[in-house]
Amino acid sequence: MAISLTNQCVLITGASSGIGTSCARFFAQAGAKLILAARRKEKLQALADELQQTYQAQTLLLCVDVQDRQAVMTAIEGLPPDWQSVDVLINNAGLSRGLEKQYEASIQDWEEMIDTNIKGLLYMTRAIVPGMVTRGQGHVVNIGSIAARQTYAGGSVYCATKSAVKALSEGLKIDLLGTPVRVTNIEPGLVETEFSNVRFRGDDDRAKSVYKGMTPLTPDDIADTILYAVTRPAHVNISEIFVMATDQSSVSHVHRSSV
Ligand code: NDP
Ligand code: 8X3
Repeated sequence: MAISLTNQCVLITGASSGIGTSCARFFAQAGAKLILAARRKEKLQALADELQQTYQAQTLLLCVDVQDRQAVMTAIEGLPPDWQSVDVLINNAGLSRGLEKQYEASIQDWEEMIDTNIKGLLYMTRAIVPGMVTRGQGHVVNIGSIAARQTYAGGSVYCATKSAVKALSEGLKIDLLGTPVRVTNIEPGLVETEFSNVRFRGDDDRAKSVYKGMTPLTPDDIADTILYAVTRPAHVNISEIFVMATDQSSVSHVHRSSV
């Protein structure tokens, strides 16, 4: 039987945009109470207002930069008593920067990707999973990528961070064996969000060209996939889901009808 999310506490990192925002809507509709984490407070507040009005959802905002270890630990330790039992952690915050060659790219860009996509995910996991183990209940969903499976030109550091997410997901599952806590790694292909605007630092034309002439996945497609994994019966652990648009078959094979 599918698990009910009514009154379950779901913490979503990167809730201010894209896949994280869609997850917030899907999980609110399913009856969960939500901890919405990201750096942009005004986006989180607008989402919280929408979720309250549409689904009467309870929300708590967590304005935190996941790169900042101390800020993550302090934020999680400081959760109000009613919000301390996180049942589902969705480690979604992440980004790519640029498409330069590995031997020419900005070292600062590498550090931002590594600090966010790997270390930020680890800090959240380290802060929250011990409570899940103690309470005998929990599910960690990590957002990996097709980029973990195939490396593409100019993407080597981003791809390496998503390969790390794959290894960390597998390792966490191994380390949690014997507990009821579940681990899922979701690996999407092209999803149209702010992802490419962030990668190309606000160059909208270049960002739009990534999805030109094809029908990409939507953030709702990924939220729906995550909701499926989380609501399976307690004895079922969906370890990995690799999901691509019908118009994509690998990182370098995309069908573009109008190009
Ligand atoms: P968006 O850019 O739309 O959303 C990224 C989210 O991450 C934002 O809410 C942003 O919030 C948050 N974030 C980024 N850096 C930090 C930080 N240092 N601290 C806290 N939050 C942060 O992109 P997507 O929704 O597409 O990306 C979500 C995840 O999906 C990422 O891990 C990405 O790698 C992955 N992914 C995306 C794919 C795609 O094609 N779009 C495909 C495969 C995987 P804020 O800026 O407010 O802090
Ligand atoms: C995001 C998808 O193909 O740009 O992880 O790496 S891709």
